[in-house]
Amino acid sequence: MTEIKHESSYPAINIAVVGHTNAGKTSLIRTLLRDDQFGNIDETAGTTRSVEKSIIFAGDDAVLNLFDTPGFEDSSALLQALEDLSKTVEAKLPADLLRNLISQTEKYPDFEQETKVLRQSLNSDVLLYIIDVREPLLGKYSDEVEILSKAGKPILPVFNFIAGNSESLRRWREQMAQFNLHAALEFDTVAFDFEAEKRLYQKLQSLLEQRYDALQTLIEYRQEIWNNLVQAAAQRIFQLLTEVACYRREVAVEEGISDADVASMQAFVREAERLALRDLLTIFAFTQRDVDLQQLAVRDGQWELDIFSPHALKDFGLNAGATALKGAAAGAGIDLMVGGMSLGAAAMLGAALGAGWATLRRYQHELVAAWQGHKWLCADDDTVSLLYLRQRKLLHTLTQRGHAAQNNIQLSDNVEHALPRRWHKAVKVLRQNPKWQHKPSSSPEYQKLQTDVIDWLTSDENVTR
Ligand SMILES: Nc1nc2c(ncn2[C@@H]2O[C@H](COP(=O)(O)OP(=O)(O)OP(=O)(O)O)[C@@H](O)[C@H]2O)c(=O)[nH]1
Ligand SMILES: [Mg+2]
Repeated sequence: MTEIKHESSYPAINIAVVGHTNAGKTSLIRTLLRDDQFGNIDETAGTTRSVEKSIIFAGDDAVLNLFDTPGFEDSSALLQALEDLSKTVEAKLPADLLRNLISQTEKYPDFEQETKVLRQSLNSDVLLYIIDVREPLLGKYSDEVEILSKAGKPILPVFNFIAGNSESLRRWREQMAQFNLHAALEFDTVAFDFEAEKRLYQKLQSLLEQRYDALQTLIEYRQEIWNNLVQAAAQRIFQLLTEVACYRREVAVEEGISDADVASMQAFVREAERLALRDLLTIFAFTQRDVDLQQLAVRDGQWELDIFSPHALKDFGLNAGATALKGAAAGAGIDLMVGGMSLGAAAMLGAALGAGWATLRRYQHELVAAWQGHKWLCADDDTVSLLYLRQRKLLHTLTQRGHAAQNNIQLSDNVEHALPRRWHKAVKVLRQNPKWQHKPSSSPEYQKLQTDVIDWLTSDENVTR
């Protein structure tokens, strides 16, 4: 009886990540592993000096073995050496020529790094050839492809540094087509983007048809992980919003509102946002390097622009003059609440009192409370809106490709529509439920609000899901 082999008992697919030095090979592997500890990355050439293996799993099954390799340095000399060798040895297959060269490394001390690459290429199922598209199309790159193709393995060119380099990308594509390499992948390695990762696995599916199912399992597994990450991030943002919007701090009316009251309220909001930022960066395994490459306005784990700075409001198209109390009695970003109503609204109500008794009757409870002296400080509407917009932008950046930062301008164009239609109503509901501040509620009202806010954060077409 023949044994039916379960897919997962097949060995993992061996992938050699190869290319010119500094093209971003190690960066790509880090990104796929979401592990910023893997290997060394540096802007100088020749950073990776030996072959290093890492594994990508789908659950318990190892699906991919990724081999990081040293970069090619002098490929023209290597190609020449192979040509010379072909005149002296009999090689049935081009791969035999490579094996022959590898077997006598002592004769080729200059190709110490390159022989490691060739050995790994011969031992792999497929080669990912990483290209820095900003590089001019020099002969040394064609030589690299020519050498690599001798290994007789499928090669998938991966174009790196594509942001803002579409013309070079086009030329590189043409160049690869000359070598019959028509399938290629565009991938800025810096930031993890699930769509790009998925395309990589799909290209591998077409190159390695017999491993289609294993790769499909991997795609589905990674998709689920990605969805969970996005969901966890949105959930964390909702937590921040409830922490801040539900927070009220009672102040004694007789003593008036002191600067210290305002300062401690502001410190509370800043700290809540800082912790959310830290958690979001952690969820997506973002390091300061990624932050820099993405041009995120974050320094030492803090937003560069203070949440209470008028510039921050302006950045997101919010008008600092919109709130009645802005910059007045309560201080920037802080409002006074009386009963369930903010004083911003109450002050306007005061102005509108002449409007008639119907209005007065509607607010009488709040007004009575005000006369009795119950007052709470809270974050004002603009501050809560700004928190929402800023975290949404962050989520957008964290889930987008490496070049997303260059599209920032579009974001401010969209600001008008950035606050969801039912946003202010949602904030009002939060304000009226201070008990939710630290404790999620099972009430339908809370649950609905949570679902809505997470939906607003993630169903935005700009956030990859
Ligand atoms: N802006 C930007 N920088 C990148 C990207 N990918 C890599 N880099 C930078 O490019 C440089 C080289 O990256 P590495 O990953 O070390 O390149 P490598 O191909 O492994 O280099 P060697 O090991 O020396 O062959 C580093 O400074 C990276 O930060 C990218 O997509 N965008
Ligand atoms: Mg490297």
